[in-house]
Amino acid sequence: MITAGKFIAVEGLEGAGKSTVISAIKHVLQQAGINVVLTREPGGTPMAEAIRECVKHDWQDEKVTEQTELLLMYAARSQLVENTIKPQLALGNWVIGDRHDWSSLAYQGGGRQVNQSHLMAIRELTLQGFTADLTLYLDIDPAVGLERARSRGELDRIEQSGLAFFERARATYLQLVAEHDEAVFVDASQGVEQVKETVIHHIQHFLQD
Ligand code: T5A
Repeated sequence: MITAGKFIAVEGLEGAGKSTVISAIKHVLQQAGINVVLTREPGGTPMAEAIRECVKHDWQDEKVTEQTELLLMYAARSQLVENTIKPQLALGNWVIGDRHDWSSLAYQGGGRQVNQSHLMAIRELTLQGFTADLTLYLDIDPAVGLERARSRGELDRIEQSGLAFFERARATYLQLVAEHDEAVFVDASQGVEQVKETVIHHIQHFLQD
């Protein structure tokens, strides 16, 4: 008998296949009789979606500073966690997040190399210990992931950050997975069907726990 909602975060670099596997996870959970709510970060509420527009795009010659980028990511997260994720979990629904906190640790912390103690202070202010019950990390070589993203259209401001940026972000993700028992590593270089099969296997295992 399922009585409490759970929060599953799906993480990974651009083109890792997060959106692709999320629909498969939703299907498996619904078949188990669970109400599912999908979110994405940055975004997921009207205000957080407006922040997403701000943070993903270029502002002509105006540089988006690393501090601004970090603060906007956590501002959007605060709106989403307090207005959507926590209330949905309280109703007993499950939430699947297309990205969550680890994206900031990987992109702003690893990729942009922002000051760690500042990052941790903003994180604590925003989340106050709130974490995902399960994090699925889809691992992809950045060059492969960016090529997948590029095949869908032009790269946005963050996607143009360069390979070294994404290599650092990937290294942070790998470190986070190694440090957290509630995280699962998925090799996302495999074909779509194989990746989905692996993810579904982990979800079914999680459901049995
Ligand atoms: N960001 C976000 C931060 O810097 N800090 C933060 O705190 C947060 C929350 C968000 C941007 O913001 C940054 C990260 C991002 O730059 P986004 O659009 O939400 O942007 O995230 P993206 O990762 O850019 O989204 P993508 O759509 O590129 O990645 P997905 O969802 O992982 O990939 P998906 O499923 O859309 O697939 C991409 C393409 O690859 C194909 C798909 O068909 C699709 O065409 N594909 C595969 N091809 C071959 N084999 C597979 N296994 C495949 N899986 C998918």
